[in-house]
Amino acid sequence: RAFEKELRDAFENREFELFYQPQASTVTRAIKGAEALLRWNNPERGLLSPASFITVLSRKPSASRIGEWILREACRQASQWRRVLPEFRVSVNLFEAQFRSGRLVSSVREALQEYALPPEALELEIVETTSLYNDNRTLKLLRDLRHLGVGLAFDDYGTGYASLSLLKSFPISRLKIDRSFVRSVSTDREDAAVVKAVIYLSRNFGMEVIAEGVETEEQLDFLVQNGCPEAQGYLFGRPLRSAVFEKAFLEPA
Ligand code: G
Ligand code: G
Ligand code: MN
Ligand code: NA
Repeated sequence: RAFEKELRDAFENREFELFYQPQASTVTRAIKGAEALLRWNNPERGLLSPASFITVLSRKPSASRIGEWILREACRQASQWRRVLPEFRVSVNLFEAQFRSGRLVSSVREALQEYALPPEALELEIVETTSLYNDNRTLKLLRDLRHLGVGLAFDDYGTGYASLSLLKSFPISRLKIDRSFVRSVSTDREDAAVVKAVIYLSRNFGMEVIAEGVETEEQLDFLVQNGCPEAQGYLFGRPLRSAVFEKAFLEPA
C-alpha cells in the first residue's frame, strides 16, 4: 500500500527514466532498434530496476498511467533517433494493468500520432506468464493493436505457460528467446535444442525472432549458424541512458 503511494509520488516527481538497450543484427551487428527499460532514480536508494517493484506495480491502476508515459516517451525518442537511423525501432514492455484499463489501443494510437511515428517503428512486449490469456478480451485487444500496425512480441519466450496453441490464435509478430536458454547455448545440448526449436517455430509461424541475453561471441556464432537474425544482450550493450545510447550507437565514430 505505502509502497504503491511511493511509486505514484515518484512518477509525479519525474523520478522515472527510460534506459535503452540495443537490438542488433547477428550477421552485420548493425543496430536495428532498442528495448526501452524503465529505471527509477530514487533519491535515497539510487537507480532502481523495475525488478524490485514490478510485481507490486504491474496490476495496480496507477501502472496504467505510468505505462502510458513510457509509451509516449519511447515514441518521442524513437522518432528523434529515426532522423539518424530511418529504420530504427523501439520495443516497449506493457504492464498487465494496461490491458485492463480500456485505454490501451487508444493510448498506443495517440502516442504514435503525437510523434508522427509509423506503427512499424513500435513493438509492444508482452509476457507469457499472465492469466490474461484466458480472457477473450485479451485476444481482441491484441488483434486491435496489430491492426494499428505495431509489432507484438512474446517476451521471455519459453519460460511461461504460453503454449504452442496460443501461437495459432495470437497475432504475435516476434518471439524473444529467453536469456535462460541462450546462456548455455554453446555448451548445453538441451538449451541448444530449445533455442533451435524456437527459431524453427518462428520461421514456420511467419514470425520474427530475437535472442535475449547474448553475452559472448560463442553464443552469437550459434545464433548466426542457426539463422536467428537479431540479438540483444551485453555483447552489444547494456541498458543505457538515452544520451549515452546516442553517443554509443547513433553518432559517427
Ligand atoms: O531492465 P531490467 O532487466 O532490470 O528489468 C527487470 C524487469 O522489468 C524485466 O522483466 C523487464 O521486462 C521489466 N521492465 C523493464 N522496463 C519495463 C517497462 O518499461 N515496463 C514494463 N511493464 N516492464 C519493464
Ligand atoms: O524481461 P525482459 O527481457 O524485458 O528484461 C530485460 C532485462 O534483461 C533488462 O533489465 C536487462 O538488464 C537484462 N539483460 C539484458 N541483457 C542481458 C544480458 O546480456 N545478460 C544478462 N544477465 N541480463 C541482461
Ligand atoms: Mn522485455
Ligand atoms: Na526477456
